[in-house]
Amino acid sequence: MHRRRCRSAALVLGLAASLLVPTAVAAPPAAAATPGSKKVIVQLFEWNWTSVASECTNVLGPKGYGYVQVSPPQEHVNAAPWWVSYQPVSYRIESRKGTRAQFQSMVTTCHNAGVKVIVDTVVNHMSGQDNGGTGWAGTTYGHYNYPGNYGAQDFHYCGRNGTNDIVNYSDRYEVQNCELVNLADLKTESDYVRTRLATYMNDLLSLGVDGFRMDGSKHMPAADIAAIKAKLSRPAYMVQEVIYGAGEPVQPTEYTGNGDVHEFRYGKDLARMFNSERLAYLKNFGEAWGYLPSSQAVAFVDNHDTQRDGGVLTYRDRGEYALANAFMLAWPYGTPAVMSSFTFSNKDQAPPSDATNKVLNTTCYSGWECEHRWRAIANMVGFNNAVQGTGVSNWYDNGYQHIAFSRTGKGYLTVNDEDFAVTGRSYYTGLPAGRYCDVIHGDFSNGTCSGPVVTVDSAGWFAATVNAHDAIAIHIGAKLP
Ligand code: ARE
Ligand code: CA
Repeated sequence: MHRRRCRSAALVLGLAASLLVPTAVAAPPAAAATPGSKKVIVQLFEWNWTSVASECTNVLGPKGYGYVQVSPPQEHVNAAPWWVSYQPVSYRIESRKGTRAQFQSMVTTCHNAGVKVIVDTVVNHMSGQDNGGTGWAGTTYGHYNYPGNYGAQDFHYCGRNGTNDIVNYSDRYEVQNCELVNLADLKTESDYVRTRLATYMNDLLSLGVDGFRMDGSKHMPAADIAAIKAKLSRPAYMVQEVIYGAGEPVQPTEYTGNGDVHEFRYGKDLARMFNSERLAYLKNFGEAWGYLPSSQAVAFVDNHDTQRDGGVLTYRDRGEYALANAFMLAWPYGTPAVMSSFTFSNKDQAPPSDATNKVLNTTCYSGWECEHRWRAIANMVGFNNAVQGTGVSNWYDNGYQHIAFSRTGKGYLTVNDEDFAVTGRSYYTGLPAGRYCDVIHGDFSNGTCSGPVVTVDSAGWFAATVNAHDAIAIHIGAKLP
């Protein structure tokens, strides 16, 4: 048996380390993809607006990211943990991440860099503070009282289980009418509440926002979200957070009529293939695994919740994490979303902040991981853009942890997650003959490659050694003249 993992530390650190090198970001804005063909989302979790803006200009635009997903911008309860963002107290665009003016300027700057903005939007609930308090921007509130916005009549009090809290996820009524971790649950069936929520979202649209990540969607009937959406002033992208739970009555598929839905099974299954099963099984990864329709799914290796809860690969897995992201960005399932984290040792830990809880500017590699800048991830965004519209062909696997495939006529990826190098093999790509930049190990710019070059012969083959826990990727957007 070819069972998993007696991995030498030296091997992992030595070879995988090359996958963690930051990409060159000085390159001029890419010719990149035509507008509309850039699908990849990056979640800049808890970044402040000033830092998001400069990242759009300096990295996201040049590297071909299509969308940036930002953390909730509305006023929130005031405390240190990151999750205060998920406890709204008013809809003023005024938060630890910046002011309304900074937010507005960030949207404009990102648009100028060719990057659209998706806003994490909290509409299921308000705060979870039993005794109320004063919000970030000075608004005084009670648990069920948000002056000028909501009063006691606008909330659910399910009164089950001796409290108002959700206990049993097998009960649809409870999931949608009780409180998620004590968060005051809005009556999203009420027209007043729907209008108030749509007014907030329309305010964001007026600032130029392109889409919404609908937080806690499972906790609202799909029809309530549809009714809010119907009140929006213009069409906008929507992705709903509905965590698939085995045996639960509320299913992700109920929400596809409103827009896209996050496919939570993707990251868990991918981690399992890397950690204890076989990459060879990924041959039909996607809908055949029972997932949401590809055209309506957002796929991710990890997000801000799953990276804290376990069962997925995260930045802590270093090279293996880079390989999983490279696979995601090369494989045609769903819209890929790349995570970008602040590093933490405690689940509740605040993002790097000052003494008043204001989020500090991002400095990559000092409190912030910036996975989206790792060369093996950042350059695969260009791969994803270059191969849009193509299918998979020329699949190869060794039965275990070495796989390879083409995106027909446009790109080729081989991943070797074995503990040994694969030497003396040739790979059939079907790509036009020529010299290609291996974008896993080099940056392509102005017709030159800073790393190894792969030569595809006139019959579409190349020969190369693929190191242990490493990969090679080539595509027509990074072909040398
Ligand atoms: C915090 C404290 C709580 C406290 C509360 C109110 O941790 O102890 O009671 O504040 O004072 C985030 C944090 C929470 C935080 C909350 C509010 O993760 O810890 O609570 O913000 O500040 C379910 C939901 C899913 C939700 C996850 C976390 O279905 O929607 O739980 N995810 C989103 C965001 C979170 C955010 C919220 C929602 C709330 O991404 O970051 O919470 O806005 C099964 C089920 C899932 C369920 C999961 C976990 O898998 O299938 O549906 O997810 O269990 O319970
Ligand atoms: Ca609800």
